[in-house]
Amino acid sequence: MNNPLYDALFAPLAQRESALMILPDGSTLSGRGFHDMLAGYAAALRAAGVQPGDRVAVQVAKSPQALAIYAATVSIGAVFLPLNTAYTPSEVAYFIENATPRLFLCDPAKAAALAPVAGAARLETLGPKGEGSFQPGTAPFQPTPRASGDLAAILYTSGTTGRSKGAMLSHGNLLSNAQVLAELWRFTPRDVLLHALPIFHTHGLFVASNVSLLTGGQMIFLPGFDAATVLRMLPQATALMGVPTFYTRLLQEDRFDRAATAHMRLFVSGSAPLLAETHRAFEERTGHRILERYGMTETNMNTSNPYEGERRAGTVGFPLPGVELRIMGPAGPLPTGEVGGIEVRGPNVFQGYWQMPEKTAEELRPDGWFITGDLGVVDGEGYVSIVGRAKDLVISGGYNIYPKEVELLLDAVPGVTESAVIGVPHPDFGEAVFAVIVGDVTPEAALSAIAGDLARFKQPKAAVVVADLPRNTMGKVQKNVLRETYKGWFTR
Ligand code: MLC
Ligand code: AMP
Repeated sequence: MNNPLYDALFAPLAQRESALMILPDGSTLSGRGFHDMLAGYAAALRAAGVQPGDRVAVQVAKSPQALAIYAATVSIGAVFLPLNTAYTPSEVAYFIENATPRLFLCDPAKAAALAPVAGAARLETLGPKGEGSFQPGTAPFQPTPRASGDLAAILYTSGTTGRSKGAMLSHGNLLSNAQVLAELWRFTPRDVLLHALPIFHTHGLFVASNVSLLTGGQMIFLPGFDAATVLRMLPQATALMGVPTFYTRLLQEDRFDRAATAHMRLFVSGSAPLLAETHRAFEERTGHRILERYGMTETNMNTSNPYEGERRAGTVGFPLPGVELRIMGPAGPLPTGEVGGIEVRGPNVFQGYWQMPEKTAEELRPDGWFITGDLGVVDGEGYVSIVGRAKDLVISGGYNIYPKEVELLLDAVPGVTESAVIGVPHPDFGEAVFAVIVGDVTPEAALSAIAGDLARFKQPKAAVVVADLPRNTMGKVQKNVLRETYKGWFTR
């Protein structure tokens, strides 16, 4: 094989005159048009000095051009490093410093704020319509040969204790997962995927885009999720992939009913737990059973409910073909029905954390088993359920927030003695970030003090000031007590 991802996902587009993307204004982009973009950006990346193995960091609005930069980067053997557009310059600074990209592409409107953190990276801009300093080149295109184990992307996951870790994903990791999902979920060239997820995380970039590209279908490529636009475009779609918030928001629209979804083939949910009650409400309203699957940045997808057969609410289905899954207890693998740590092994499992061998060794066993940090159980029929998290993590609207990162910032605010950040139920985001603060400060003042340093989605949606935090006999803060105390904050 020449370049695994290029050959499987992008090469066929060079000959394709039919639409690859349908855009919100109704215009389309053909397969060939997208391949031309890929070739042009590949030339521009090479002209900017990007060599095989170099990282290309990208923090830009979702657009066909942004996806073409991903395609061009992996096609020339470089490593794609997408960043959430919500990250502030102080958050971006860490990623640039850690990954030392050759090139950093950012939104033209943010270039001035980001220039001081670009370090040795060459800073170029790309706007939502392809405008900016980074323009396609004209040199003839040839993909750069890559082996299956060569890196294609680094995606950062937040760190429980210190800073974020860059999960290194190879061509083989990404391609094997796309192939398994495409087959399991029966994707064909006739599919039109409604793509409303961001393309800086696994779900939108790899699960949604790669599966659609691999199978030769079309994508309705929306800049983000907006219920009205999704409803407007839905008649053209056959499949939708989303986080649970997509589904709870759609259920709030009266027009979203059986008639509006009669033509749909598949609704997939993941990245956060889908409440069994949402699953049931969705079926009642539309007649469709949402297919829930489970994955993570380090592994892409691990399990999925069946396409045919029972899609069981509250479970994440079975391990994917080729993926092994076990439940670990303190003394070894546990039998059916017992709760323990979920571990997975297979061609989907990442290559380790970028330049963090100790962190890699903590989570990736020498025999290939990856310790996910999720707690689960497998029932007698083989269905996997996620029952909790060993890692202290909040998942809000499908985005992960590590409390430690927020606590460190809060603790540095003048007047704050200490803080505990937790996730509490939220009707829209599933969980919302909530801060319990000790100190001589108001909640408003503490929150506004950290606002400039933290992406909006990580900022606590509410905070309280208390006299002290509940602790166990070891002196450890009892977050379970706090979660119980404040669980009704957003839902009452
Ligand atoms: C936006 N906000 C959020 C938020 N998204 N706050 C908490 N959690 C979120 N997820 C903030 C906004 O900045 C805004 O702040 C306020 O909340 C309301 O915003 P909104 O306009 O209602 O949000 P919207 O832009 O509509 O975004 C919501 C969303 C989006 C759910 C559509 O968050 C989203 O697309 N999420 C998908 C995340 C995803 O792709 N996850 C996959 C990770 S991969 P204010 O105060 O300024 O108004 C992975 C592996 C796997 O996990 O298994 O897939
Ligand atoms: P990330 O680190 O952003 O890739 O998030 C991965 C985490 O999201 C997993 O470790 C799980 O905790 C969670 N997750 C993903 N899919 C599901 C799901 N279907 N149900 C519950 N949790 C999920």
